[in-house]
Formats: sequence, C-alpha cells, structure tokens
Amino acid sequence: MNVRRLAGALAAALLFTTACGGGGGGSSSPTSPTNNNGTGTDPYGNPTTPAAPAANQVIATASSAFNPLTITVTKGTDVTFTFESVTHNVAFDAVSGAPANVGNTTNASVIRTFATAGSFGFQCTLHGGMRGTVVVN
Ligand SMILES: [Cu+2]
Repeated sequence: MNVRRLAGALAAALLFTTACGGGGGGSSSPTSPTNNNGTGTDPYGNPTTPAAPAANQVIATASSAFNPLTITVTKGTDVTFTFESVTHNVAFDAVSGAPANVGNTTNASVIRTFATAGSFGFQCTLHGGMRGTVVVN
C-alpha cells in the first residue's frame, strides 16, 4: 500500500518535472511573464512597475530618481521624459541651448528636442538630489 502510493507520487512528480522542463522554453522567472511583449516603445503608457527606459527616454520614477542618470544623444534628438505615478518636474540648469523646463507632471510623457551640443544637467525641484544629465554630441 505504502509502496504503491509512493510509486504513484514519484510518477506524478516525474510527469510534472518533465512537463516543466520540456515546455519551459526559457521562462525562468515566474514574476513577470508579460514583460517581453509590450514594453520598450510605450512612453505614453502608465507604468506601474520600474520599466527599463527605451532609447532616448528618461524615466522620472515613482521612487524619485531619473533613469538613466545620464543619457547621451546626438544633436537634434527628441528625448522623451516619462513621468510615473509620482509627480516630478524637469528644471534644466541655466546652460545656453537647454530646452524648456517641464512643469509638474504625473503619468504622462513630455518630449524635448536637444538641438544644441553640450551637457544639460537637470533636476526635479520637488525632490532634493533628484538629478540627471542629457549629454548632446
Ligand atoms: Cu521629483
């Protein structure tokens, strides 16, 4: 009786293991199964999880940081500033060629064009130490 039950359990375990191993195809993370589908080109969404910034995108995160801290673009590039669920702004340092500041923004994206080469530091005036830099070549 006990042996039969044990054998049955082993068989079930083997089936389970085989099914997982054979059909996995690289889905090793059980927490974010949809991350590969629609991210990376969605600056107008409403990100609720820390998303990786796309090319030419700076995310003002819900944890009050700019991501990436420094972005390097070529002259004439549109940079998308994406604001998550926490309100932030973008105030550029007083440098010639800096684009217009971005006022307090939440759950939206704002585009600024960097037409002048240089290094343009910026900060969120609502959160001390929340700084970033756009380097334009
Ligand atoms: Cu802020």
